[in-house]
Order: sequence, then structure tokens, then C-alpha cells
Amino acid sequence: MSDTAKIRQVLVPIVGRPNVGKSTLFNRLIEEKRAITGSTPGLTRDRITGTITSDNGTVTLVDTAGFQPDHPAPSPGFILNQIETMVEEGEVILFVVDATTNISQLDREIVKKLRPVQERVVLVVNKVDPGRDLEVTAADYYELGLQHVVPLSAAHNRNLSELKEKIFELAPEVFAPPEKTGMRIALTGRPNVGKSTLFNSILGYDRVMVSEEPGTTRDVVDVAFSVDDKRYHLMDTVGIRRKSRVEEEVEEAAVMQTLRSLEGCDVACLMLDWNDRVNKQDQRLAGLIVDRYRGCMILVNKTDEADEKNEKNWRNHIAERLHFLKYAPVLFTSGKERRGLANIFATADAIYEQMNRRFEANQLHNAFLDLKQRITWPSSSSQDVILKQIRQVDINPVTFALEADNPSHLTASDLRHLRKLLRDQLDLKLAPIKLNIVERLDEESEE
Ligand SMILES: Nc1nc2c(ncn2[C@@H]2O[C@H](COP(=O)(O)OP(=O)(O)O)[C@@H](O)[C@H]2O)c(=O)[nH]1
Ligand SMILES: [Mg+2]
Repeated sequence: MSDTAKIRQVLVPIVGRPNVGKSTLFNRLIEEKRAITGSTPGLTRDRITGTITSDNGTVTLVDTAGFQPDHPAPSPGFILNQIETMVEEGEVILFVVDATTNISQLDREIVKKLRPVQERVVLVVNKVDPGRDLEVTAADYYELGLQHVVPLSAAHNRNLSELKEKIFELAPEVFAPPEKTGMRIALTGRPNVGKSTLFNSILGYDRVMVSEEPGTTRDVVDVAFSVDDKRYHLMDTVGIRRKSRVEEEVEEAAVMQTLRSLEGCDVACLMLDWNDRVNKQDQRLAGLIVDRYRGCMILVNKTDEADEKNEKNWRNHIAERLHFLKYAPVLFTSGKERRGLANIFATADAIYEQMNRRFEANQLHNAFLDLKQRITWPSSSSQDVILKQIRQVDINPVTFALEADNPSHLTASDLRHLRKLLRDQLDLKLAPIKLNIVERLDEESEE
């Protein structure tokens, strides 16, 4: 990380061998509860990002264990490559070891990679369960030569506050983005889908008036412009910095960079390449967009290379592979030949309008009464869930607080069903919807 590059967000990856407790720690630290509000329905993977807030700001925690859900035990080579990527892409690194086992050879190799940047590394000695002395256990790890050591037990909620304090002590200051003028559109997608080409095409488009020089932060190029007097910001990710990476490293770096560009954007364009099929990496990036409740449109790009126009096939393929991203309209574009650009703005406008929609209490109440009559929960465990009240608590994303009996019985498929009905009832087809379902709505959930 260059010291001078401005950052707009602090990313804190959690790294370490399998089974040291990375995901347990992640789940303990993040404040967004996964059970009802946070989980991504329809995705067979754990969520990998969440935020922690203190008086000193907000940081984004990244659970790297969730990067490879198909590989519960990644190889040492993979883990070492991952450490290099995280040193480069993250600001503060949490390196987790297990106090109930010996320091392994792999731990020592990881430490070698972390020592040069140890001023922003925390060695987390996990599984120091009640009955074991925190300081004595930590002392066993000083031989590794890392200056910040925090002993704790994630499973027993022990000493987590010390880690939190440490994270904020080491986190760099973030640069405040310029005052918001118009909606922010981010171009996201795996390397080579054509993000930068489209970025340049949009800026060269004859209806676009660029009002200022592009600003560059650590990973994002950001430019303000207007189209027909409407103002926008467009963001591109900078891309891969280091040469000769293996495929997995490229993918992990892209995940980190996508997290950066999603922060502070309203509508993400998830770009796909007409010549490829939707793969795991596309699904993973789509999952990040859903996790962060961003507006989204899917751009199938490079249509100039299509020998036959079979958009219907592409739509079906997307509906299948990205079924958890139902609210994203699909557009066909060519950055190279400037096809479909006007449609991008029209679609972004429509999405943004829905993301910022405020419902009158009356209208919401009537829609809710209707929904209550019609709803039958898909899962048998939820038959005793009775919806009682609804209230809109936020926009961008549109957020509803719902009161219900036994809300913890709801499954992912119930939530998916509920969201779908709400979307239909409220004519919110293009926007993500965030739901907070609780047993009792309190006064604070009122606006
Ligand atoms: N045929 C075609 N090629 C494109 C298009 N957009 C980008 N490319 C090519 O795809 C490659 C990667 O493009 P780039 O914009 O750098 O992708 P990025 O990594 O997503 O920013 C380059 O060789 C571009 O010339 C397009 O719309 N059509
Ligand atoms: Mg690029």
C-alpha cells in the first residue's frame, strides 16, 4: 500500500489456516446480524463482509474463509498467496492462530510475509478459553516477532473489545468523498470484461459533459459528469497492480476492489462478457452487491462480437446462474462500439428512483394488509410466524421494519418469498429491499 494514496474505506481481511476460528471471529465482530437482516437468501455461501463501527469511524471486515466455500481446506500455497493479496489489498490484517495447537510451519511462513508490514497486522491468538490466562498465552507468541498481539476467545466472547480497539488504533484515516452530487454508478466485474473501455466510452459519449478531472483514490477512479443536465458519478476499479498472479489471486484481488467500489455507490453495473458464461467469480461479485444492498444492473458486454444475437438465451442463463439477483435488469452493451449507453442512464435513473422511494404510511399499510392475506410461508417451520405491522425506516436501500411473532423461525426461502410479494405489492421491481423483522417494533425504528 502506498502511503500517499487516499482511501475511502478501510478493509480488514481476516486470514490464517483453516479451523483457527476465522469465521467465528468474523461473526462475533460484525454488527449486522446475519440471521434475519443480513443473510443473502438463495446463496449457498456465507457472507464475507460486514462492518464494525466505533467513535473513530467504520471499517469493513472481510472473512477470507468465505472466499473459497468449495475448498474447506485450501492448500498452504493458496493460503500464502492469499496473504500476499491481502497485504496488498487490505489496510489492517487480522492474522488468526489457534492457541490450542502448536505454532505450525505454515504459521511461521505466514509470519515471514507479514513481518515487513507488521505495523498494520494484528496477531489474534484465538481459543484462549475461560480458565486460561490471556497474558501468559499471548506471551508464547511473542517469539513470532509481531508487535501487535491480542489473545481472545471468539467462541466465548472473551477479550473481543481489545481487538476492536486495536483495529481502530491501526486503521488509517479515510478521506471524505466530495459532497454528493447525483447518483454514483460503479462499473464492476471480473478483469477484462471491459470496464475501463466502457468507462472511457461513456465519458466520450456526445451527450456527456465531464465537469471535472477524474479523481483517483487507492482503487477507484471517480469522475463527475452530467447527461442532459442530470448529474452522475462514474467509478471504475483500477485493476490488477501486480503482474504474474495466479488466477485465484486475481479473483481475490477483484473481490477486494469490488468491495471498495461498492462502498459509496448507489447503482453497480455488474459486467459480464458475451463470449463467456456466468462463472463462480461473477456469482461471487453478484453476491457482494446483494450483500451490500446496492442497486444493480447486469451488462452483458462485447455484444459486437456476437455472431448471432441470442439475447433470450443469455437472459435465461442469467436467471439461472444469478437467481439471487432478481431485481437487476439485464442490458446488452458494447463499450467498444458504444452500444446501449443511453439505456444505461435510463435504467440507472429508474433503479435510483425506486431505491429512494418513500411510501406513505397509508399506502404501505394497505399493501401490507393485502400481503398478509395472501402470504403462505414456503417452509413448514414458519407456520407460526404471524406478520403484524410494517414501517419504512430508510431509503437507499429501501428498508422496512416488520413486527412478527416468532420471526426467528423464518428461513431464507421464506424471506425470499416475502421480498417477492413486497416487491410486487409496492411495484419495487428494480430495487433491493432490506428487511428488519423483529418481535416488537420500538419507537427507535420510527423515522
Ligand atoms: N469486442 C469488444 N472488446 C472489448 C469491449 N470492451 C473491451 N474490450 C476488450 O477487452 C479487453 C479488456 O478491456 P478493459 O476495458 O481493459 O477491461 P477491464 O479489465 O474490465 O477494465 C481489451 O482488450 C478491450 O479492447 C467491447 O465492448 N467489445
Ligand atoms: Mg480496467
